[in-house]
Amino acid sequence: MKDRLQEIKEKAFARISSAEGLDALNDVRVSVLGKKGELTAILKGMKDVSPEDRPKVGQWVNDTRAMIEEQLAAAKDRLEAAKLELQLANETIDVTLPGSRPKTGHRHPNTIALEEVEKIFIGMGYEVVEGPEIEYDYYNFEALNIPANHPAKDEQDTFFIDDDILLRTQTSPVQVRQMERGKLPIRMIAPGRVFRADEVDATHSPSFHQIEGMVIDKHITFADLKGTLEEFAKKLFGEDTKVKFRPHHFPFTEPSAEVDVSCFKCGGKGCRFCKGEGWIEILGCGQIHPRVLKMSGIDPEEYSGFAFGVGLERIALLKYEIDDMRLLYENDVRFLEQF
Ligand code: 2NL
Repeated sequence: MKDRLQEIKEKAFARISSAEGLDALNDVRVSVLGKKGELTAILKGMKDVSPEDRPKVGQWVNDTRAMIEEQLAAAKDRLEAAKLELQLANETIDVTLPGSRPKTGHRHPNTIALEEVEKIFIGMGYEVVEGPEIEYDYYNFEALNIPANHPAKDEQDTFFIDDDILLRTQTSPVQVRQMERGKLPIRMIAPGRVFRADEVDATHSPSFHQIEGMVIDKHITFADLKGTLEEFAKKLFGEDTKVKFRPHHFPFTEPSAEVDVSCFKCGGKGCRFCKGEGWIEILGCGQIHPRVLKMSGIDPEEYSGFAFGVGLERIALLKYEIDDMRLLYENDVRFLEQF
């Protein structure tokens, strides 16, 4: 009997120590200590043991059971600890790895360019003024000395809402309204959306943005205009930038000029960027026509001034070397996230 118990115990110990999981351990418990288990069978057979041997044999069975239970408990602790360790190892977070940056928005190239231009002029004491996008014919054309038969007034170029209401084609009307207020001197820029009946292509859009600027005071000369715009060009495109004023014509300024800046890619030698010219056209300007001052209630004998207009998209395309204006309006994140 003692041998049989020893055999059961050794077999159980072997199975316990080779058990690879809690389920296997439970199988051992059931097959040895369970209702139909090997040790239970021996207890059931106690009736065949002689009465004087029963206490001794009973004691052996109980000792064997206790030893097996102790081994089962120890094995259970061991397996559970191993399982926990594995789980912790799998869930470990390496806090030394670089974090993933959350996606943030980007400013539109137009916005970046606008803020840069605004900063330059605010630094020179200008105020930023806005006005309506839907305007009267008077403020958009007549007050700017643009005659009724001027090509810009053609229905092919301007979106008319009715005979005398239209979508502004420039932000000059904002400046006319400022002149009418009669508070002098004026140093202002007028940025905003403007509209022209153009077909969409790489350099045109029916809706784009313009920044106009205007200074009116006593004794303002063309020299003030040149100095101001040269400073603007240097701040925007770099201190080495040179400016060139070419005679031009606008109905609202006299004299008028277009301004070219030396190519900031090649420094003026001529490259693909400036199409071999060495110069890039950036704006139109001039001294405000006396008739324009007079129409808005300013005495041209006492006051004079200059004005200029620049395309915001043109600045953005040049500064960021974008070759198609349509990219500015599509709002493709793959494009926008580059700025
Ligand atoms: C361009 C450049 C320009 C102005 C805009 C202006 C505004 C007032 C009076 C006089 Cl209220 N002038 N603006 C002047 C010169 C050029 O824009 O290329 N325009 C077609």
